[in-house]
Amino acid sequence: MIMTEECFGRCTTGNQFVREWVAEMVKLCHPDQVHWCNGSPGERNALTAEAVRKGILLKLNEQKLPGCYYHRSNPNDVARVEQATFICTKDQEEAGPTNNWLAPKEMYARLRGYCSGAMRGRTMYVVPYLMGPPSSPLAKVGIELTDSLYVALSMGVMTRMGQIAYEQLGDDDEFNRGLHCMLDLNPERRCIAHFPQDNAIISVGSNYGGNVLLGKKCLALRIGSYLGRQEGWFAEHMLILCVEAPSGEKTYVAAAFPSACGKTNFAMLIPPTHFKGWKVTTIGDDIAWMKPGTDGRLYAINPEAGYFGVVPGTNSKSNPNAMQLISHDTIYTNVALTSDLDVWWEGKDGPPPDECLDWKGEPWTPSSKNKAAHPNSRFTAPMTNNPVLASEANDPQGVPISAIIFGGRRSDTMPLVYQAFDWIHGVYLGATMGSEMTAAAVGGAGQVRRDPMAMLPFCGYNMGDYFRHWINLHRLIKHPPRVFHVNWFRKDKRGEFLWPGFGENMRVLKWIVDRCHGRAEANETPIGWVPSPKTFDLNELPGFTVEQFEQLQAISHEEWHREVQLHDEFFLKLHPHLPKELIFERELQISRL
Ligand code: GTP
Ligand code: SPV
Ligand code: MN
Repeated sequence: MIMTEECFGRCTTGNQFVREWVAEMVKLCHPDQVHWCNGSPGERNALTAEAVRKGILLKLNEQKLPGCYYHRSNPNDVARVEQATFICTKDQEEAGPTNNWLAPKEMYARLRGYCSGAMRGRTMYVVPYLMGPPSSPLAKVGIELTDSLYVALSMGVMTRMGQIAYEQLGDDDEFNRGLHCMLDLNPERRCIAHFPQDNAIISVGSNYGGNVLLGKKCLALRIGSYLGRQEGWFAEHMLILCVEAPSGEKTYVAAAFPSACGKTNFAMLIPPTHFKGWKVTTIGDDIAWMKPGTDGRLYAINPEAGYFGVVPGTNSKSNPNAMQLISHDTIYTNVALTSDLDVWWEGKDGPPPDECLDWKGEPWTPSSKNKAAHPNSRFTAPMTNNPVLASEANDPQGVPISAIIFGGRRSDTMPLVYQAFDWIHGVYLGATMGSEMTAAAVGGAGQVRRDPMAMLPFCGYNMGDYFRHWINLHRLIKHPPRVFHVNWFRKDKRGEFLWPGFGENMRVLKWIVDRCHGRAEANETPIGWVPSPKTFDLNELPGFTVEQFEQLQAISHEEWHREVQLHDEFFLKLHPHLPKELIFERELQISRL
């Protein structure tokens, strides 16, 4: 296959299924030009230069931020839109009560109408991409057709993009067909539609992150979870990290926290200084694909190759590794811009600039009422920028998971950490997870909602069947991971966080790792196993007392009675497909309270 820089833009695959489908979509969308991406560095440079010329990207200060670019999205288009996200299975019941649904025929008709001629005067980029390390049995190929240069460039960071995907695909017909048309960014016509039975996605009317980078939430989670149930694996909204002990022992942990609830931060944490010799490295920060291995352990890969992470709150104290990660070769979206072409956001190190342009491009000063950076402003950076990237991130076999952690953003009720009694209790903890909504999705920020396994917006089929899948796969996992629940966000009466979080979360992680290896004691409580203040490391945490730890770990009967009531409300909604085992778990929980 030719892959010279001169030929970029032209078709570089002989796969007939790809060529026929692209031809069909070109006929539908009528682009003026078709650019077939090959993923070469020369192509990236040329497309970046074109984006700068067209004003889609702005080159940032080369001295301060080498290789970095700035992008502003339309102010009406700054987060995922769950109301406009659809799972189009044949029957509505298959999509279940937690998903928006429309019959595939109807949705195809509507969207083909929207897309018809929608790329007139525009370029269609053909973006072939691989989700997962090359040659991994878990990897999947997708092709996204998009009329957004920003999307084409972002996909080049977030996925293994280009020729490598065609190589994995060979002559096969098995690839995800993704079509993205920006249209006029009218929220009325915004729609992210999934057709799991066809392994297809059509996204229109947006140009923002999870709505349009189709490999991420759409393929890796919604379509992925659907395929995972058929093929016997899990597609999860989880980070994957490696904890290395001073002895060299490595433990792999996966954790599901809802959007903007701490995955990226946890995946890159730097242990406090007195955890000498302990090290955390990152395999993934958002998505895990996990499959039982022949040795009876659960193996995980990160399907992505980059991070699309929350910017606000990132600083050299909360996440020094992330500060390094985004110090070069990064695209910033919806942060504030200073006059010397530097970027700023709420929570960055140092004082705010005296004046700058806010995320909308309007003049901003520290006395302005609005935030300078959008709360859901994001960075797009290749994982190779991460100073603590684990070498295992490229391992086609993945890593064996010892612990699964569930965690929500809860100002009350939920202790810092507890452990499930067994797998099915662990599934119950995940299934009943609650969390305050964040700016990652449009609407409802701050309200507590049930977000089972952090997958409410991402499960591509009936949530009850998804729980059944979690219960069923246990049979194939002879050495199941231990299951834990954490909450970094419990608050005191004055509304202050009780726990310092970030790097200090190592203390929780260490207890979890020790539990997995049978090294740490635990006390039994009505909700699960908890660390005793004796076994939990509170050393060198100045001003943090055992009383404060007890406050963090307190189990209030009043709060827990309210909590199980909320579980019941959620379960009622899922009732026809809810596994009986979970109803029993809830009864057991009530009887222990
Ligand atoms: P998505 O990319 O949306 O899936 O989010 P994520 O789960 O990767 O969230 P991320 O790590 O980017 O964190 C989001 C927000 O939570 C940021 O504003 C962080 O500063 C904040 N955060 C992360 N970890 C902690 C913590 O331990 N304590 C507190 N108080 N805040 C945290
Ligand atoms: C999330 O919302 O969970 C994200 C960001 O990871 S986005 O890709 O926009 O969905
Ligand atoms: Mn996410």
